Amino acid sequence: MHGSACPQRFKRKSVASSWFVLASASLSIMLYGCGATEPATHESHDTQSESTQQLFDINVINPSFETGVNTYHPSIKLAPGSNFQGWTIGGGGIDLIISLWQAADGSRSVDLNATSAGSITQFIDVELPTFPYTVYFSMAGNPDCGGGEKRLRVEAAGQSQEFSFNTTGKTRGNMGWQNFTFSFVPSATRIRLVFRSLTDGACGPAIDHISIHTI
Ligand SMILES: [Ca+2]
Repeated sequence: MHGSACPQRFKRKSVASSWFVLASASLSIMLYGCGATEPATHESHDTQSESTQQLFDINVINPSFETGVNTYHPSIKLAPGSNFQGWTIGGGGIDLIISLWQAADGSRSVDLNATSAGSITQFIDVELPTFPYTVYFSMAGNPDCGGGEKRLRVEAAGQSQEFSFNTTGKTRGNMGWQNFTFSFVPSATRIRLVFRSLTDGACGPAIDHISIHTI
């Protein structure tokens, strides 16, 4: 099954805090998801709302790939079995993009293919097992091999979903990043999160700006 793109850039900080405001008001959370807008009371941060927000924002280490590797190169290949802050590399390795192309967030992103399909994995602690979680991420594709479909699979807690992105017409300066979501229900307090390329060759799917929330 392919996921669908969010119509607009979502605001990470607003998701959990908006959830709290609506939940505390006993309103429907059906309004939320991609493109959620902030209620007027969003700026009201009292102690209770801050602690509740912490509970529902799940900590992903290095979620935008901005840290962990010091290099002046525009991109660097990371081999299978190696690590960079928070992430372990698998499959055929990846390219960590430092400045080669436009990122979705910050300046760095990941091409999930070095010369063949690779993956990145992180083990993440969750606070509320059996409660539904949603992974938010941005996806594009390496445009250097010409236009074509780039596919990846997101895996968490034994559940998975496939996503695709077409690089036709995209360039390093206009990557066309799209926002996607993937929901899962953990069965334990520690889950394995994997982004795995399903694309052959040296130009794979690109990802950036990952977060996990309880909605
Ligand atoms: Ca980034």
